[in-house]
Amino acid sequence: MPTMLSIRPGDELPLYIGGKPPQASAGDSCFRTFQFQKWRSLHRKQRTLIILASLLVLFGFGHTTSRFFGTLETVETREAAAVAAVNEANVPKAAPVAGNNAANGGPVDVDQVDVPQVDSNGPNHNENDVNVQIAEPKYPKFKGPQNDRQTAVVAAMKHAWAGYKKFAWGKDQLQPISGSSQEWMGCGLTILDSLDTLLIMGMNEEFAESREWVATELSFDKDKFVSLFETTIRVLGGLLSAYHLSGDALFLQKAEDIGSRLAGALDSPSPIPYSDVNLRTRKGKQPGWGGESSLSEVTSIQLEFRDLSRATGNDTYEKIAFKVSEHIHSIGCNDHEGLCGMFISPTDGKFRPSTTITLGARSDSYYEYLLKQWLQTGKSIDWLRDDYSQAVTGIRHLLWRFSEPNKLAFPGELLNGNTWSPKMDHLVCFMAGTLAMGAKNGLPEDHMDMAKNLSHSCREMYRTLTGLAPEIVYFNELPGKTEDISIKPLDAHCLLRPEAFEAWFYLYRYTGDKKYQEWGWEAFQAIEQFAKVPNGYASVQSAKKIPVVHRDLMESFFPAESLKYLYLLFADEQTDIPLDKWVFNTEAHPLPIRAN
Ligand code: DMJ
Repeated sequence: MPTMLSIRPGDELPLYIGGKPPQASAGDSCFRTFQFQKWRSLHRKQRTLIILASLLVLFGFGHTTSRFFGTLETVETREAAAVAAVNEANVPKAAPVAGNNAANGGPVDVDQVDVPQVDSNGPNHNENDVNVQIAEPKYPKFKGPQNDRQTAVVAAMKHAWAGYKKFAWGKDQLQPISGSSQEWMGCGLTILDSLDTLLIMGMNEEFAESREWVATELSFDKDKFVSLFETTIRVLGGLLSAYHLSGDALFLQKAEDIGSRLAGALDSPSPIPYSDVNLRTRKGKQPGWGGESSLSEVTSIQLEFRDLSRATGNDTYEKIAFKVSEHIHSIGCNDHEGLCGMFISPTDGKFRPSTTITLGARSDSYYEYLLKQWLQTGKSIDWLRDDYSQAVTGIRHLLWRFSEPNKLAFPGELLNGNTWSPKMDHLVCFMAGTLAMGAKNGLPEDHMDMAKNLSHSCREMYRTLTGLAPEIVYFNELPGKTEDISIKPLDAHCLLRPEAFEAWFYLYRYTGDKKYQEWGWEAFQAIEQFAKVPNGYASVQSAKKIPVVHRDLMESFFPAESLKYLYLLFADEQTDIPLDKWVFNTEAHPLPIRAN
């Protein structure tokens, strides 16, 4: 049954201990008259004594009562408290304002960072047991670029930023060829998506300007339908990371504002959310073409909604988002050994029969969030790990093949659930990083072999005339041909996506094999050579053709995610964002791991 769901920032679950809230009754006024007569009959000294005692009791219990009713405070009041707490912790060397990293007594090693741990019992705890703790993030101090390659990535970020600032400031994405901007969600997407990248790269001035824009210009009160998934991973995820890395409660306040609006998409007739939601009315709907929601979209909001709950103390966000995962777990994807179809209905919560089984578009991050939710919750919800593990077994049985002549490993697709296709999206490269992460966290060691092999295949996708990778490739399985990979003309575009860099980052961090840094460096040089334009970086029409033709768009994930993973990959010391303390969302925004 649909639930009437309307969450506003600061909303909390009702707090009534012992059942119903106190209510006025018809007999109240008689009772009060009787009490007044009794009071009048007391001696004056007796009355003075009672008044004094009452005053003492009031002051004595003041502290207790304010703690008790603290659960009803809003993020605004929590913000004040968090700011005070941060001020107290950092004075005189830090203040909760933007750009503090460089200004406040120099860098601090990231391993000194205390990830805010908010004690919570997870999604199953008693509804009245509202978490009242205020997260007190510490300030990690990022050192800025430490070698020539990192310096080159920061220069790229500055170039991208300069173009965005000049032509698109406050708009969603830069159109670097025409020198204009593109609107999508209407909320300064590139700024919000890039906040944590600016911090990690030590770009404190740019972060300070962005923080000022968030404080003075950002408004989510727009009569506009947006994608639940895209807005969650990029905007909510970006704001939450900015909050955790900076300690600035402004970002948590904005995160709760957008989170409470996005939550409207989950008010559907089934546990599956609508794909779109109106930011002002908070009403969800399916897009114009109707149809079902995508698997990856509905199952890749949980890291962010859980983190929002843990940071604000309002567990509603976590609960409503986790219901989606629980629902899919309960109906299962047993026809394909844990691999699910790509469309599911928000009306009846059922999968559309016979859709394509893939690790690419519309399905990808379902698998990623199974593993990452298990890690985020301190490895405490075992069915998440088990569903992930079952899916990897399914991948190996049903999708995993080797190309000819060079035996490149790749997961293909099952069209309509049964017809084999050796097609692989660039998006699928994320899976190499996820497989490596699983292996490092107790899943079978052969997952690491799969990760290494797939990351190598992704590297082979970059062996084009430009050194950039296309959007989609087909692997050859026939003996006698010379090329393992072919690219169809309509699949040859390159949006400067992050997934291969993401995979190489994880593999370098886990194995220390420098070849992953070399692969990243070569790809970065190709970006510099063929995607850099006077006003920023532009997607490329075909990775196979020189001279390149540019598309007039710099996707927000290029500065936010692609450059972030390259920067982290090139670090000499792999200490920034330790992977036992942080989990990256699917847009590369780090969120703290909780002890559930
Ligand atoms: C990003 O928005 C995210 O990485 C998402 O998971 C997939 N698509 C883009 C990047 O390719």
